[in-house]
Amino acid sequence: MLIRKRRGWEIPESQVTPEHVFLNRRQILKAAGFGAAGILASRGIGPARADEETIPTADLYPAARNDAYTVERAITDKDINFTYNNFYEFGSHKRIYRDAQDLEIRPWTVEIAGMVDNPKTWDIDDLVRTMGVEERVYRHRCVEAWSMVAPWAGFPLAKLVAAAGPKPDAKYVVFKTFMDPDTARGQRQSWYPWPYIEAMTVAEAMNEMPFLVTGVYGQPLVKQMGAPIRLALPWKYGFKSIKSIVSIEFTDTRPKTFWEEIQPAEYGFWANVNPEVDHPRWSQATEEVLGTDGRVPTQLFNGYGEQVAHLYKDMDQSARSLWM
Ligand SMILES: Nc1nc2c(c(=O)[nH]1)N[C@H]1C(S)=C(S)[C@@H](COP(=O)(O)O)O[C@H]1N2
Ligand SMILES: [Mo]
Repeated sequence: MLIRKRRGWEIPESQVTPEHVFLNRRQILKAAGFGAAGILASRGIGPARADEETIPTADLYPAARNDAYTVERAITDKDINFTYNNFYEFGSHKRIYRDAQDLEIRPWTVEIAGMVDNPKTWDIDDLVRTMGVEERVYRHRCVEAWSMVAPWAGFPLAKLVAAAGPKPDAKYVVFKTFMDPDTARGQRQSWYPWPYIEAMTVAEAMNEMPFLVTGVYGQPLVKQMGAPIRLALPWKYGFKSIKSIVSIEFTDTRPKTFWEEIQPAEYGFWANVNPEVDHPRWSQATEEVLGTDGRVPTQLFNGYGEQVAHLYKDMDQSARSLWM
């Protein structure tokens, strides 16, 4: 029998539906029969693990905290953030942390390409040392209506944009994740449009908030959270914060992003957090803060309106596409 290859829009509902809708973190932990700390200890995965590969810039962590970026919520327990992840390259569920350890993060390069005055392929450690690192505590709001708080270390994307020197006609910045189906088994699932791609406007990229993350919890970034370099865009839904970046390209054409390609009505290009605009399949009014009991109200732009709302002031605020 001929087995037809599935197209993105033919994905069975169970595969596009975030797992969280069916199972929350506590249920998963209970089902596993032991807590996150126990898993970490028994598998030897955790803080020490990132150091097994030689990381020439490990001396930069912990980085000095930039007090301009703190939050009123408690920082999420490290064991939770190390064991509850979305990283579809390693599987479409939350427990990818073991498999993600197979990713080789040295040597690693990040290519700056497209409509810029200074195209360049950076060695990751040259890049990090040149840009320098600071710590910023950001909220993170997943589109699945859970959230966490992480002490990221890294540098503002704006700094890299300045070094790249975008041409006047460049309008978008496109980020790409590695492609390696031998290591990342999720990438053998051919109905997904690999590699993972995300994008924003150049104007957004020059804002103070977008943060290129290379460390977390005072150490080099762990693989399951997107080592060696990922984005943190705290006013947008989490899927915009792309992990394990290998290229950053400037262009005049808006690309179709990974999730937009799969399900444009649910995961759009802008994806700014707005508690009043529900996801087609669930409410965005509240969120489960990982590591706490109960839900809290979600904030417009996830609480970062002061920093970013002006970017969208000339757009139609009633357009659903601004918030999806
Ligand atoms: N390359 C890549 N980046 C990704 C994802 C992914 O599947 N692949 N998932 C996104 C989603 S949906 C979220 S919520 C965050 C999760 O980051 P965390 O695991 O560090 O909490 O990563 C984002 N970046
Ligand atoms: Mo997410």
